[in-house]
Amino acid sequence: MKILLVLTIGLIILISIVSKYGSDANIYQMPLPERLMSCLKNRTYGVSPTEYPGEDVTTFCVQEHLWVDSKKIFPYEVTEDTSRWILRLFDKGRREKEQILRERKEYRMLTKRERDDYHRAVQLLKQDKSVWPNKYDAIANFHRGDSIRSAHFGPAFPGWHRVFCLIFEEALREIIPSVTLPYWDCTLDGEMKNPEDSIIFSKLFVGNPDGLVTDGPYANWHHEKGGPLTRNVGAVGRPMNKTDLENVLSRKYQHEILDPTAKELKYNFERNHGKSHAFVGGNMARLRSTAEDPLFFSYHAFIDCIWEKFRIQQMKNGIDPSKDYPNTNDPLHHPYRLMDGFINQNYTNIDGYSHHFTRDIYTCQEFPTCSPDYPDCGSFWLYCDRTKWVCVSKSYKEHLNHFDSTPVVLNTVQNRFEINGKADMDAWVYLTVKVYVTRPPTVNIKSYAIRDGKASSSDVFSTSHYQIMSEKIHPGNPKSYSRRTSNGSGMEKIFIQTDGLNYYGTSLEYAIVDERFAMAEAITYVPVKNPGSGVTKVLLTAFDSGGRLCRPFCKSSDTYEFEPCSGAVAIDSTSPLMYGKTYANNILSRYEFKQDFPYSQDRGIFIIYFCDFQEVWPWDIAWNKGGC
Ligand SMILES: *[C@@H]1O[C@H](CO)[C@@H](O)[C@H](O)[C@H]1NC(C)=O
Ligand SMILES: *[C@@H]1O[C@H](CO)[C@@H](O)[C@H](O)[C@H]1NC(C)=O
Ligand SMILES: *[C@@H]1O[C@H](CO)[C@@H](O)[C@H](O)[C@H]1NC(C)=O
Ligand SMILES: *[C@@H]1O[C@H](CO)[C@@H](O)[C@H](O)[C@H]1NC(C)=O
Ligand SMILES: [Cu+2]
Repeated sequence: MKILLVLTIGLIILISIVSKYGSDANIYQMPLPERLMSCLKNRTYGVSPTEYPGEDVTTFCVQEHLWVDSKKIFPYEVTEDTSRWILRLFDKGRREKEQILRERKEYRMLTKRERDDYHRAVQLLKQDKSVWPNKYDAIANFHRGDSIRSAHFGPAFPGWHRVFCLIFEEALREIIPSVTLPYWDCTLDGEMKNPEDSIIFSKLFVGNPDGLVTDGPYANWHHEKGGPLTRNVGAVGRPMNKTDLENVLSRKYQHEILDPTAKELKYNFERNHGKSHAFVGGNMARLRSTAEDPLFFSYHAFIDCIWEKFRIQQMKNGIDPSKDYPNTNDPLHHPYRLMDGFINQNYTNIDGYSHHFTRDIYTCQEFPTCSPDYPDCGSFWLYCDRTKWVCVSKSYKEHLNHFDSTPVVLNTVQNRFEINGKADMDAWVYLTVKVYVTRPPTVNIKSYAIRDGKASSSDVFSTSHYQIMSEKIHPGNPKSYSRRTSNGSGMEKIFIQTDGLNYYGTSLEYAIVDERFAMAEAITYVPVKNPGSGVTKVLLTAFDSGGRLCRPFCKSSDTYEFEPCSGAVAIDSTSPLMYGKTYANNILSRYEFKQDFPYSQDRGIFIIYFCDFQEVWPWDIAWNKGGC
């Protein structure tokens, strides 16, 4: 009798626990961290999704938010040897005046000899272990820790990177004195139909664009904390293009182009520069790992040349750029704060604005151009587009006979599997994520409807043929990366990007959907940190290949129905697990094999993304509600 009573009470308690938390007790919705939310709101205030692809905004804000924890999780170590070495380099960087100013040229404008020398110097830097872990990485590591926040998201951005690139150049010149840092003018690639095919991403320049870097001068490079050198060029976004550059150069004062005062997105220099980071992907996609790819230094040399153009323009307008340091109440960006990192704290933020560097040390060769008078771009690797009179990069596919290589839309992505400075797949688990997609507004498939023996101008799947459908489904037309081309088979990718909120780690996956249909769905398995070692807090963001955001819905713990949520979730390791320890576990728990026939079930799905192409930002409608 007593036993029965205890059992009954036990059962009641158990039932009440189950009904409170459901079977999803180990995964919870979280509100967006406040700082991230305010960034998203600030950055999109008065701007519509018809003007900017939302992916761009979220990637920027996620990075701005994450520095807070990133510093705690992974401080960088600078050894005595590194300090001494950098100090020596730094003295040279401070030297009075070069006899002849170094000229930084566009990467494709280097002679073969210059290019080989440059590559050799970078390789030797990486091989030189006289400082820990090697000279290349010792420099790259300065782009971590404190400098994530003090060298970005504020007026110190261009000056800090100017000094950073100079230190790198000095290190190269210690090895081969004639070397200067080439800049990567990514707008030359921006003019290509498929910028990811640029000759830059070939063995002649920085090596292959897809996945692990296995050819070119940096083949099989490896970073102690970051793992193998990786790129996913073109998977997300597009490179900064000539319109972006002109927008920045159309402003007069530094405060109009620099954070946080440059409110308007298109004039914001740092935001625009972020586009190419996202476009290259892999190590380049996140601040802490970005300098592990040597392309970083060439890209930042380009950003620096743009800044120099801006400064020259200021001088023509009677403004002294060395005194135009924007007002800021951000202590990290205070003009007289010492820069973090590489130079034993001997430069202040405003020193980065000094005339010294481009007056005494280096200049930028003009960006490659062509015109009816000079129809030659000056490099075998560039050609002049005579309809627009702009220089365009050649494609490695044409020039290196890579005709058989996979178009980027068909490429997979390579994840780095880095968590807090350790790249190891076993530290990750997989969430099952489902996506629903409405047919995007601009699609037209060549599979035409035929009526009365006549072909119509729209395809057979188009919602306009079916009244009942167009009543229910009405996508808007948010801005998409214009180079998106998916009018073909209907195959489209929905990317799911994850960013740890309490760990440093990011991942990218995609689901393949059939966009011919008014409504389609697909499943994917997304890597996140294993909560076995402590609760995993992570933000999931979904967007299509045009960068258009999808809206997250999470399973309510009360009703089991899906409700709008923020996309931020907390996961713990209590049972039943809502994740798979490997992606094989996800698949096996999703399909129940009854007499060899696989019955699928959605029980393990906590979050679903709905890509319905609305013209409102997700955070302006429902994200506020998440986790309340
Ligand atoms: C957003 O704007 C408000 C008011 O302008 C400001 O107080 C806040 O710091 C901003 N937040 C971010 C993250 O920039
Ligand atoms: C800092 O730079 C100045 C030159 O401006 C130099 O005299 C001084 O020795 C440097 N200090 C350190 C710690 O490097
Ligand atoms: C740059 O990209 C934007 C957005 O994708 C596009 O509207 C613009 O035309 C592009 N500019 C050039 C010069 O290609
Ligand atoms: C796709 O089809 C639409 C409608 O015909 C057209 O406006 C658009 O330019 C096409 N896009 C591409 C990349 O071909
Ligand atoms: Cu940086």
